[in-house]
Amino acid sequence: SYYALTPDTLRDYLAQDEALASRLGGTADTWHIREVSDGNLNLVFIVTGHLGAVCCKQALPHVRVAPTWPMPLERALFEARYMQRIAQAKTPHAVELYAFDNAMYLLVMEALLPHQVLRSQLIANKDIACFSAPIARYISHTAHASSWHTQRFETGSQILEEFSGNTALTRITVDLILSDPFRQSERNPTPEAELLPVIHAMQDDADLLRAVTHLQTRFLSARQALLHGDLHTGSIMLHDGDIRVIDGEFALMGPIGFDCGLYIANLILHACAAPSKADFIRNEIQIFWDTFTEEMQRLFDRPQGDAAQLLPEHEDKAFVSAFLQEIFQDTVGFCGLEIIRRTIGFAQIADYDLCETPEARLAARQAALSIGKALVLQHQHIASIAEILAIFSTD
Ligand code: SR1
Ligand code: MG
Repeated sequence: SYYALTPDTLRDYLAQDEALASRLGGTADTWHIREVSDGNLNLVFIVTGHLGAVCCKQALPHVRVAPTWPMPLERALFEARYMQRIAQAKTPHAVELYAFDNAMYLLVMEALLPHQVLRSQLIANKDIACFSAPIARYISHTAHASSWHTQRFETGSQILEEFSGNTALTRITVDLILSDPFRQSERNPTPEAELLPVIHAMQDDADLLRAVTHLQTRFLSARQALLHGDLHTGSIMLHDGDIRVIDGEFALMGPIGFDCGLYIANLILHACAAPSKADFIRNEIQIFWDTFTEEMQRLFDRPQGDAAQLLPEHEDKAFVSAFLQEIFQDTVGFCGLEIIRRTIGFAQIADYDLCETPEARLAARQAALSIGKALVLQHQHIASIAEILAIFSTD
């Protein structure tokens, strides 16, 4: 009974659902419905009534921005499951799910009004700051709520099972982030001619390919906690200090550093495209990592799951430090991979449109590739966030 919604058919759909209709208030003909689809994959509508508003997100049977690329509708189920799991973590940065229709592959959730996407706000140079501490808390709290170190292994196994079927979107990540930039692929857009030697050199660099292979293995086998799985600046909305994480359809059990790395990467990419904002971005990255470290130390101070519970209390701090070190190395590596794929792969970022001339855009991409490559190559050796900030020097 699936059909792709339009504003008109969505109006009828919502009118037939008593709970949703009463949330909106008034009669269906008074509701204001606008399509706000912005991401690569789905249809999104905002519906506003006299009493309230909802956001309706529906999966399409293909990639929205590439209609010849088929995509299973079942992916919507994993975003619904993610939202339900994250609700248990009681983070103020989640979005409330009101309803999920498994036949229409439709999620109806809290409408974030008048929030705007972080990437758009950065591009518009809005006066925002310190948005990175809440993101660090979001990652640490959701990791804590799903880690093997905080609960009986049966809970972790249950989460693994809930998300192990999210293979279509995991395939996108494996292809677009972890493979395509390092091989010939029809999905890679044609780059500027000047970038071709750099790209070919990367694709022939045995050390780099070894490092990428290590990160692929970490992504697929280090099932540390439930990840958002696509935590870039387009997956975050904010208004007046209220920061929310959206779009958890890529959720899976994986290395915690994957979420951290994607987030930091998109900040670095923004600074590559807007070099005058490099200090501001460095400060956000520092705040992010300091907050993340503090929260992880606080939350994981006494491991209580089946993993690590045998340790004597005086070893707790050493245990958390080793855990954080592992997360940090993954963070560095995945950060590098995200920077590279957003620069030469499918799904590039609007931040590069800030470059006013082709020369500036080329310079921004060259800077990004050089940072991304250094981070991937060195991800097991870089020891501190200060070293990342030093590598990421666009001056
Ligand atoms: C085909 S989907 C391309 C990208 O968009 C999503 O937001 C993810 O980042 C994915 O890699
Ligand atoms: Mg998305």
